[in-house]
Amino acid sequence: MRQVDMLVVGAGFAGLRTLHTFRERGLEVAVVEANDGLGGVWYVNRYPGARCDVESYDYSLSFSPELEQEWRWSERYATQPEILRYVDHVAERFGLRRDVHLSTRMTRAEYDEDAHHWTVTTEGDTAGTWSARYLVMATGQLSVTKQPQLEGQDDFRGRILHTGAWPHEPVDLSGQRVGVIGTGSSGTQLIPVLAREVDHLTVFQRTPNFSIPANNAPLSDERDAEVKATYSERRERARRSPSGLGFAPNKQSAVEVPEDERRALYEEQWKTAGFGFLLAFYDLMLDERANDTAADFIRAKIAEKVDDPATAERLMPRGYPFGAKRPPVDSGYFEAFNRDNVDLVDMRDTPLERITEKGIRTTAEEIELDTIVFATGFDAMTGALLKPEIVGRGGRTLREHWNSGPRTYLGVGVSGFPNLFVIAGPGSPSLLSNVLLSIEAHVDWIAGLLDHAAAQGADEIEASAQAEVDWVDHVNERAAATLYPKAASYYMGAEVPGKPRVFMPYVGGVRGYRRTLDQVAGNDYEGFVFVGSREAVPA
Ligand code: NA7
Repeated sequence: MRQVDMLVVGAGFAGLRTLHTFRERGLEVAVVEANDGLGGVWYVNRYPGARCDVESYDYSLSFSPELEQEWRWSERYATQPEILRYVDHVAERFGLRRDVHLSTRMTRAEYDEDAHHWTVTTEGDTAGTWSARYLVMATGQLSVTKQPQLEGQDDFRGRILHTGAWPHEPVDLSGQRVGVIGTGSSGTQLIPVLAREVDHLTVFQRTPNFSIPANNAPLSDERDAEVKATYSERRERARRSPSGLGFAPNKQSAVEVPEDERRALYEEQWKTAGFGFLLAFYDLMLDERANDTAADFIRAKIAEKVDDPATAERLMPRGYPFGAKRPPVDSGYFEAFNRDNVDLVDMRDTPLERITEKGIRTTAEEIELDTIVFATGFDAMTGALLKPEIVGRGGRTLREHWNSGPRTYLGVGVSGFPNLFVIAGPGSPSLLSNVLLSIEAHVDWIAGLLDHAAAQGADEIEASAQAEVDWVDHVNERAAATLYPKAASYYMGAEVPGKPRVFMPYVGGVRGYRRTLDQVAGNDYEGFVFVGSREAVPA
């Protein structure tokens, strides 16, 4: 049996930051990672056009000023290969690789109530049993791909790919007839790039999306120097903003400003804000009338961009509020439909009937294809947490505890699962924010929590049942006061048939959430129960 103080599951940004932070604090930490490389979602999402839709300067680690200064991002929004190079650089610079066990999957963990530690089973390159006081799930929120099982899939003679599990070897699709199913962020990024490469592209759309232009651009040396001269202020601004993206919220209501003023602001945001377009007015996610103004503006933009009015109409989202499904941030998505080699199949009019040997048959026709790409997303937020068997107090599994939806205290701790921590878990604002900032906030906060436990000689830390109930109620109440629950989104668990329909992220924003975390810490980490009799370590 291998003994460590902390076992971390996942070697993406969350796992690597956890490893670095706790190793620096003197803990023996090991990371297990199912993939054969570092980077988590960035290691597997290699589809053409994959890039981050948070600006590079913000979607980067903030704990090391030296790292901030030495790394040079090349574009406003980094591509997947560039992010992976950054991950590798971070791993090298801080000597992280030596404590990461690649190609190793955590399959089971059971809490030992007497010894106050986790017994963990792993399979793969470092198969075996581990004993760890703390178990940290840094498994990502969008890491388990959703592979639809469509009728006839096995009959298809061509190749089937998934954006979230793209092959590592180069994929040459030139000269091919390709079909893409799914028009979320991944499909929206992939489609304009594939359109330029393939002979013919058919896009199968189930739900149109409100996509915002990225306005991506290379970063000049002047811009780089400017950001780096005031990086700490930029970080502070991000931490104090509701989204963690640094945008100052507009305190005006979209329905109270005169129409010309509203339009001017939307025009400006459309050209600059990317994902921040959602924050153009404070009430876009609170008031349907306000939301309608943004939705109308975006639909008008789609009409401007797409030459064929019937295609434009089919690409226009209706029937759910803008922002209630994660809006993609694109580079030429709508414009791609002006190309002669791109067709749109609207699955609401002509549903997909089955996959055939030659391609895809809809209720209207059979479309012959050489390759089908599933851009169908992920089993979001809970997928990776529920994949292994995690057994807490009294033999109760996490799956049982969460059978009506995920329950956490602050998105960090789970009642009945002592010494288990989730980085950026359900019930935290992470998926509605700059995820990297949210990850770092969690890791640092857990560090304080562990210090607090050590100071009183506790070796068991557990969210109380009442604290969890109160937090889940609060998460639900906050969500219910917004328009978020009004779409069938992965925030709601609607992306997987049979998944409990509850709103999983915390909509209270990074800034408000941070205040709550500070308050909880200031009140001796109220809501957590500390037990144990190891020697107290003075703080
Ligand atoms: P998303 O955003 O979950 O998008 C998945 C897309 O695939 C979406 O258009 C879905 O339509 C469609 N989909 C899913 N399952 C099916 C089936 N069975 N048939 C037809 N169409 C389907 O995932 P992405 O990978 O694009 O993006 C994930 C996140 O990565 C993104 O939000 C950013 O945070 C980065 P639906 O809307 O469900 O009708």
